[in-house]
Amino acid sequence: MIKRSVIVLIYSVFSFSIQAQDLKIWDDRPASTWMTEAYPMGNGRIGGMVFGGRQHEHVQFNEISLWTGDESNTGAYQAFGDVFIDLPGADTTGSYRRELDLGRAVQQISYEAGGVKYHREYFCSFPDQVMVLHFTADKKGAYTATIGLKDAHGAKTEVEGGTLDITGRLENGLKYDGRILVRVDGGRAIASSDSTLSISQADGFTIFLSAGTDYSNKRSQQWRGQDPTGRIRRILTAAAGKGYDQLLARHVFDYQSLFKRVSLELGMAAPGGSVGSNGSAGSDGLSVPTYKRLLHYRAVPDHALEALLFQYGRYLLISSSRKGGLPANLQGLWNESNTPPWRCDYHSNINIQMNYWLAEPTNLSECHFPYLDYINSMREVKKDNTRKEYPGVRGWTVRTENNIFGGESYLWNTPGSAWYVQAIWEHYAFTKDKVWLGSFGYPILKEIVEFWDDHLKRRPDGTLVSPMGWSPEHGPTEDGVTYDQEIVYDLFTNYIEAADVLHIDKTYRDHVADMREHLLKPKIGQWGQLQEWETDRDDPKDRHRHTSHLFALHPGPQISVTKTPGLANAAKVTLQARGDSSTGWSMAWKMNFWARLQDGDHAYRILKNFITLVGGSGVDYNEGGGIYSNLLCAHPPFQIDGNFGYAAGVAEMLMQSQADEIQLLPALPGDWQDGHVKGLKARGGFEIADMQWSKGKIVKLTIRSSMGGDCSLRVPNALKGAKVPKGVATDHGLTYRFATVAGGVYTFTAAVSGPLHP
Ligand code: FUC
Repeated sequence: MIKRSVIVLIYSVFSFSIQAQDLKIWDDRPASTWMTEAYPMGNGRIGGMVFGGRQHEHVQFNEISLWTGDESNTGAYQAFGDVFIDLPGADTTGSYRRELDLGRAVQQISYEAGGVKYHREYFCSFPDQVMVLHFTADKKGAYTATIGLKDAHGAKTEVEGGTLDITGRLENGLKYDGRILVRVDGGRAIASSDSTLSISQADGFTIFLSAGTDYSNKRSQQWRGQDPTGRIRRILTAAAGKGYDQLLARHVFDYQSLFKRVSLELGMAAPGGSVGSNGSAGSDGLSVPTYKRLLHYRAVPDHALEALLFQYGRYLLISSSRKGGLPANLQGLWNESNTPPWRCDYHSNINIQMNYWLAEPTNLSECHFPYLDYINSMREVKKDNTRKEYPGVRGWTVRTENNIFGGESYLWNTPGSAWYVQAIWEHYAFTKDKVWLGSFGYPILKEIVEFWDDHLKRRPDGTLVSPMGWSPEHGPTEDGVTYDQEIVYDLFTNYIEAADVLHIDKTYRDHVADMREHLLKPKIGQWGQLQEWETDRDDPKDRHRHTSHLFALHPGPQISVTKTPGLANAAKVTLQARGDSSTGWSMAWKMNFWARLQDGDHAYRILKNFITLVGGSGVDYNEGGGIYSNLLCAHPPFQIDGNFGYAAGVAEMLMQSQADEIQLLPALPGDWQDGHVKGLKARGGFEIADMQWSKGKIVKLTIRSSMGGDCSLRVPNALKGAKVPKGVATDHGLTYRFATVAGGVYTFTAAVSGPLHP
């Protein structure tokens, strides 16, 4: 006993220091390629990819509303521009390090040249709406530099005092303006004839960048709002007036108010191993660049890297999805091309949904709003489009490819809108914000229900089927496709609960309950699989990346190990046949599926496949998923849904709450027998404020209840805690049920007196 607690103590001191340091992604070389090596930063509106060259710095940047297209053409998300900084003379032989610190959302580049230590700090501030690039050195007069700004659509760069400006209009009339303002320490920026700014023998300098468009998410204003020019000028003047230190402090404070809510340490001791047996997760791991850790990962377990990748998902969401902005697209908001893969759009048949799976459970509820607001802003145009395709229906749905003006292309994805509004229900389920549900969420849920009320086909025996659906992205177009049926089931369920919670529309609610009763339900086929189609024709050799008919297992709650074990087993047979390797997002989804099947070792096997360093370019629809050395997910090519889906998957392995109870450590792999997580959120307004486990058993647990109400827990081992009744043993762990009050905090420790009688 004593020995164990000493080990736990050493271990927690040790692991705390890992946690404190290991929030950094770093490299000992500048980036040479945008997609695989540059590091991203962003504030939900402006984003930058940093190369970090010594002699030639390059920051490619974006603004999330710079889109071609309109209501009838899908167009594509566009690149905005580039900042180039030439620093002639900096030799390239001295020491060099560039890093992205997830703990502060700051990038740093340090190098030595000619006996001078140079240092850069970059960040993208949400509170001040500005990107800041700050250059210092330990010797006065060390900087001679030329700064350029290039427009991705060919507009001429205008020079005005210490500023450079690019402005223009896209073919759809959207106006854009990007501007940098330079402040020099110990010198002045001089305009050159080639539209650049020159700095000579300065002590240091700071570049402030802001960019915007006249996009508005309001159809009633033809999707246009305020002219960007005045706004970005005001932003830059205000930012420069605040000065670097204040901007940095405000940025870090704002970022950490979200990021620091969750901390995670994983599996420090391997099963049967001792402290430090995790190889490169210890100090070794931190002394080698991230790409080398990736290369070593196959041979040396690196649980700290697995946790780092989880936190990276959270970093990327905070950086690409902030209140008041547009949702994260296929690449978050980072895009260097005017013809990006799949338009860098909002894909409705898995991708945009996956981007937001982590938002609520990883305690970033505020970052969910861009998606929720996007759904709302699309309603009217989607209603018009939908009525053209499906005359006479109420409500609306979507095609597969979608832009920011309601324009859409590729095939109709009939259950797409029902899948969108699952996010509305989830936001309510996690926050219990009834006022928001009533005023914002419910009317949208209801109109999508009305679409299906009008669109479903009733067979002579009363069964309701979705007519002529398609299981993304393969197989026939026919009635009763499982993907459609399950999503409609989920929609009806959420609607019924919403009407109950709000005590409204009783008659319609009962009608929807009756429709749900008559929906064609998931079926088990001849080889024990969950059928993708009503006809039992699934091919056991089918390895398709989409496993859409498992929606009911994840992200839907209709199938679960505890409530529908037969269907859960069929889902398992299907997943086994589909195999593990696939595209990036598909692997991330499979992690979530296996977590829901409570098979932690299988989820972990896929997690390990996900952490495969891949390079190169091109599109692969079947295999080749993994991550690049900047840890961005490779579909390939880069697609951010995998990063977000990975983070959601890790959360699902540690905690689930979709089956009317909070399940703790439901899918813990053998390799994560020890760990510590703080701040995950569960449905019902509960926070897993602190959970520590050792040898696969919970040793310490604190749950915070924000809204009160009963809390049901399912845990792997007996716990004891004040005012908590005895646990009930079941096939899947022990269950506890206790009443909570709003603001209440409930703590538990492992019960020592036997497994069943705490
Ligand atoms: C879906 C997927 C593809 C890709 C694209 C953006 O169509 O089938 O794999 O992720 O979206």
